[in-house]
Amino acid sequence: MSDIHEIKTVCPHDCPDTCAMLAQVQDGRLLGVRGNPDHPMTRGYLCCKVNHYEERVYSADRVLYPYRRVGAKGEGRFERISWDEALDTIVARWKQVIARYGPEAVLPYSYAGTMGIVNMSACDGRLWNRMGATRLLRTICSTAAEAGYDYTMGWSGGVDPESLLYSKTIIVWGMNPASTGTHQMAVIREAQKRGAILIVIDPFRTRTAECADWHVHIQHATDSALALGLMHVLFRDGLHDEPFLCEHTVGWEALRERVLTQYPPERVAEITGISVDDIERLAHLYATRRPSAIRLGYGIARNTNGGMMIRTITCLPAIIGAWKELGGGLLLSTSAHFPLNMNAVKRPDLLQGNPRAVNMNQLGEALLTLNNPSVMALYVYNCNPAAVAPNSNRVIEGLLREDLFTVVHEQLWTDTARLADIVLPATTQMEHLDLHTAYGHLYVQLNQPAIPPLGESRPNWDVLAELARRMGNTEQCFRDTAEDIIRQALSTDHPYLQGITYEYLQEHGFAKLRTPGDPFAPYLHGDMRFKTPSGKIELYSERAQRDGYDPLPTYVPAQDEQGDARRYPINLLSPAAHHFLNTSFANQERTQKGEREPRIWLHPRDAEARGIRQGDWVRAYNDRGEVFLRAMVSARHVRPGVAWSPSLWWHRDSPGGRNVNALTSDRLADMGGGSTFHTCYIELERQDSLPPVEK
Ligand SMILES: Nc1nc2c(c(=O)[nH]1)N[C@H]1C(S)=C(S)[C@@H](COP(=O)(O)OP(=O)(O)OC[C@H]3O[C@@H](n4cnc5c(=O)[nH]c(N)nc54)[C@H](O)[C@@H]3O)O[C@H]1N2
Ligand SMILES: Nc1nc2c(c(=O)[nH]1)N[C@H]1C(S)=C(S)[C@@H](COP(=O)(O)OP(=O)(O)OC[C@H]3O[C@@H](n4cnc5c(=O)[nH]c(N)nc54)[C@H](O)[C@@H]3O)O[C@H]1N2
Ligand SMILES: [Mo]
Repeated sequence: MSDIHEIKTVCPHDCPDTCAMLAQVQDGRLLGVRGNPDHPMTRGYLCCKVNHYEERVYSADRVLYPYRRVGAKGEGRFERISWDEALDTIVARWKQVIARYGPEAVLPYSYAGTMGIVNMSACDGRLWNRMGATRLLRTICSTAAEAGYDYTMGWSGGVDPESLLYSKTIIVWGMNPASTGTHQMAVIREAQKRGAILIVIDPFRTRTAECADWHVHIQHATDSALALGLMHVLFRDGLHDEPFLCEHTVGWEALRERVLTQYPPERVAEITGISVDDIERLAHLYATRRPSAIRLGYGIARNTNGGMMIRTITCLPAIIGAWKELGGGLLLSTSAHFPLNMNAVKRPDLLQGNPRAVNMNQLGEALLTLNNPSVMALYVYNCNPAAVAPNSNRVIEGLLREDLFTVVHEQLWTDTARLADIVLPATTQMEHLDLHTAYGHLYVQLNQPAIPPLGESRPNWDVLAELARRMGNTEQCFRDTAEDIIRQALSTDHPYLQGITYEYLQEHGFAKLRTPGDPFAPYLHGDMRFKTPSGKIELYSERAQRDGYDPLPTYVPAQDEQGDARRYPINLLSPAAHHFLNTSFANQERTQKGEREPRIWLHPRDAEARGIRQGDWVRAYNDRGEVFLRAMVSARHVRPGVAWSPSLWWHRDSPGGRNVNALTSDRLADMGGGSTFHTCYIELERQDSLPPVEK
């Protein structure tokens, strides 16, 4: 046996922390992983999902060879074929489809299974642009939040998460970092030790709320009203920063007028369920116990009024001039700070014409109702749409269409892979090369392969580049290696990337962007120019008005398209589970033990009204479907009328064969075409006998 050596790798999953991992390898076998102790965000530890990464890599669910479906669609019977046969079949079918229906009959469907520049970004651009395939609007996660943020701030990155160490008040708003960004949470905990107070605004008593000095247990989806009520108090009591408002914002007087006349604390208390005293206290703490930072999450945006909620909350730091201070301001995402050469990676120049677009939240509708042309060929990678997309009964109905040719490139036999015509084996992060940015810190990182590919698995880019060549595309970019693409991504003369070369990253693994300050407070160290049309923070936005929104922040209630709140009186929230990452890791024994069972938290009042006791199985249902969940009855966790179910179990492992996305709506959010997972009306009943788990 040879010695154990450690390779510098990067956690590729869709999480703000993007950890620096050290992989221990012996004789080509992965023994384990640990967090890189030198990385200032990773700090030598990994979360409970990835710290046994070898269990994912060597999972019994791994797809190791190409397969072709033999039984009926959805039956799950496949036979092994060679790569050549698989690629020949795909190319022949695509050529046929394109000749008969045009390239828009091909739909790529992907998200962020890996967030690598090579195996996500280059894959999402090059071939599909060249082909003129239907464009996929990648809206399932962040676009509503980004659009809301953008109206107020312009799409510019927020504060460095490491700057929260200097905060005295931290408001975590619609985010659960104790589960969804544990390394961000570590910074917050350290700030608390140094005297910061942590306030969590969430309709559920999350793990993060359990760590808080104050949990503001808000009525779901009323956060705009709360933010406007806080502004009322700030202006009324003279706690606003008038010089900052005059110099760096647009429309503050109109906003002041609106909040003073329309959002008195009494009205806001009625809407939000937060008492007048608490609203006043929160506003005063925020303005006076400084620096004050807001850590804003994506969960809040996944409502029909989500974009406007984010836009409204994002106005708050400007009112008190919080952007001027290290430890003040707001963080939704750091991604806009990374100045990589993304045009070189994605190649938008290859696109000719203007192919139609499909919103990824409405995959079922697209597969079942689009015509001229219908979607005839679907290519899925980095994503598990059968289980993660809303309204999954419609999605599955679409995937079962006999005339649809579906290819799924996957690491695992997911719910989606089992519905494919051709399944291709994908390498994991331990088996390929890639470059990473992050949305929750400011480090660029290189992932080096630690072990050879398992079975016949191949990286996304290798397969898409070969498909491109076999389709007859002769451009040089389809002969680029992963290393070529990484070098192209780094080829800019932006000062933030000075000295951050491929060779540097090979040696060191990671490098922090060379920003003017560290920790970086963009508007303290920068020049207070914002990426809005006016260059200022737009409290009043003409752009929003042109797009059909109220030009000022406002409160609009959430509304499920089923409409009738009497038939379905409970609103189900289904945010991130602690031990799963969307559906990733949800197939593993260790993480399943952590989550125990598909569960639903509900208030004792709602439970009693239906004869449900703690530990009962319940059927949750609405017009879209039904699922079976174990009841957790707790007044501490939820308010009446709200239920909370951590997501996402695989359909395969869910009683009755469906996870919570059988209930969620494919209606779009108010902005950015975003998802609305958390605006989901349901009814519940006690369930004495449980339908079997289909394996
Ligand atoms: N363990 C784990 N980590 C993850 C993930 C995972 O699945 N598991 N997913 C990753 C991904 S893809 C993402 S996008 C991020 C998401 O991570 P977060 O940004 O934390 O988002 P969510 O977990 O969806 O929701 C966060 C909180 O928003 C609350 N919420 C819902 N509606 C409202 C509302 O109207 N108002 C307020 N104030 N709060 C509301 C929910 O109760 C929840 O506690 O996490 C990433 N990290
Ligand atoms: N009810 C409910 N539903 C939700 C959410 C919610 O909060 N509630 N959250 C939503 C959010 S925020 C998001 S981002 C989406 C996420 O939805 P997805 O992007 O589908 O996320 P995962 O479930 O992690 O599935 C990613 C898949 O990519 C595969 N994969 C990983 N790396 C590679 C690779 O290198 N190559 C290939 N070919 N495959 C790879 C993994 O094996 C995995 O099956 O889910 C959404 N769904
Ligand atoms: Mo996400």
